[in-house]
Amino acid sequence: MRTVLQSFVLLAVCAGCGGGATRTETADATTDPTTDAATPYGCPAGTTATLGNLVPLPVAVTVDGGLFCLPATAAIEVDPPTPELLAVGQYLAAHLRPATGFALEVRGATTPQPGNIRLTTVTEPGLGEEGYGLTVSAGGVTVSAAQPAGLMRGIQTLRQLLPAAIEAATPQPGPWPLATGSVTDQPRFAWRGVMLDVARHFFSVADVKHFIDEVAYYKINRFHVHLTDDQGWRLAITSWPQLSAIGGSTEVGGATGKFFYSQAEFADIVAYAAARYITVVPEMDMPGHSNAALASYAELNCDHTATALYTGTNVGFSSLCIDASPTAQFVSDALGEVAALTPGMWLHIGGDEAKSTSAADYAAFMQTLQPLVAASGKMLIGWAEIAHTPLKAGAIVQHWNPYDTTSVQLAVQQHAKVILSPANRAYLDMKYDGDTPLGLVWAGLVDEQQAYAWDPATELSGVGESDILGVEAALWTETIATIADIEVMAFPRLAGLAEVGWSPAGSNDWASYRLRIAAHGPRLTTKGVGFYRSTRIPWQ
Ligand code: TNX
Repeated sequence: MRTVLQSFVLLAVCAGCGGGATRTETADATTDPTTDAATPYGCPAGTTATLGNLVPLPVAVTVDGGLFCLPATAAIEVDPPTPELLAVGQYLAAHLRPATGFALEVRGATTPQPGNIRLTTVTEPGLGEEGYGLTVSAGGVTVSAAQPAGLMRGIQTLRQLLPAAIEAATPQPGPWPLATGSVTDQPRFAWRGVMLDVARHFFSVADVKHFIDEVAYYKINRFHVHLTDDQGWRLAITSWPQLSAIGGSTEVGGATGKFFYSQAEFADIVAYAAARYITVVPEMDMPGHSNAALASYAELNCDHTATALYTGTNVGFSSLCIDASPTAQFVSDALGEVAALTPGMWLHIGGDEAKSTSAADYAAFMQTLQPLVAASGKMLIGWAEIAHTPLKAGAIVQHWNPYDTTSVQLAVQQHAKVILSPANRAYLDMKYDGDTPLGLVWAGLVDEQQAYAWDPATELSGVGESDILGVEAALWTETIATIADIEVMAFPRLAGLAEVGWSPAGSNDWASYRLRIAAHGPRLTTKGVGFYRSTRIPWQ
């Protein structure tokens, strides 16, 4: 019995349901004890596994009705055994060892041995930079991809195919079954980001790494870190040390401390993300949202007087002094240092809500800024407001305000690519519903369905598929102060947004997604990740 599941096909006939009954998007395989003994990696009688419940939904899944149970002798074979692939193998091993208690040796192996998990770029399925094929047979598992990034995405799929107990930090009884069949997968959009505002509230390196791990599970590939705002400057800049010494000393609510990353700490975050094939996109917000810099250096102010540090949550009151002589030098130095710390291609310069900068000054500032970013070797990203000024080729515009669709349309008219973060879909700081203790409501309530059930290509008139680089969820932290706060606002909505960015056009189906994400409840719980347990999702 062979069931082919295409993500576009939302109902598949279930082998065991009989009478033409259908079930949603999963095909379960149950061991037949009589065939068990014949397969060396068979599973105990009564074991079941599914190739369903993946988030994001893959492009195609084929189920062939058998089972493979990961044996205690399994190794992780990588081919070719480059340092980079061995590191990917170690990442997988580190996620499978605690719960299985298996040794899971990671080794180079050009000739596959049965019973193992094989990660290879030698035979690859032709699915691009992040695509992968995953095959489970009675004799083992193979993940193949053109690039290590694709293997990393395939590994997340493999983790989701194993029982939820695989995420436990201590040995579990097992078994560790996988349904036999295959997954063929690649992303719809190249950009599937999440933004964390570390400026309104500061988050430790450990918390940020935690969050990066959690988003990797849903195949997010960009980590946009909002490093500066009125309330804080969060990265040490060697040439302007007071930015962090003064500007990084407080946060919303008025707590004080070392609320900034040293350059070594920031580099550590960048490397941690890179090991998960997630690119860090640093943002320094200018010319508004700049009070922390203005409080740190008097000369950045037109009246040469440093402002007071700010720990409230208003926006729009601050501006760099556009014609003051040190401003261009400051911008060049700060962007130059952060560019040198981030290997990714992009620098985000903010540009939003510059309500205290005149239109003429704003336009002049953008003309100064664009060559500085180009000189740092990066591509410029700005919030949608930048599209009101002439953009150089290659600039990327991030849409955020659902009440302002003019700006993103201006961007498209300038042939800029756009990232969609419409606040009424993608803002993780909006409340889910009237019962959500944290968050804001200016863009409305954003429940799980609102965050999931949309198509980027039809969301905004005048902005089509080919204009869109991808989607990004944003977590602003005026009301968010701890990693627990981050988790409850991000999950499960971020998983839905990740699927919007990854899964094929036309596959978006709330009824299917709702059940698949429900199956992630035990996974998140086992991982120790908090999430919003709304009654709209039938959590397992
Ligand atoms: C708007 S989105 C902002 C942020 C706030 C956020 C709160 C954007 C570019 N600017 O400064 O933190 O709303 O939801």
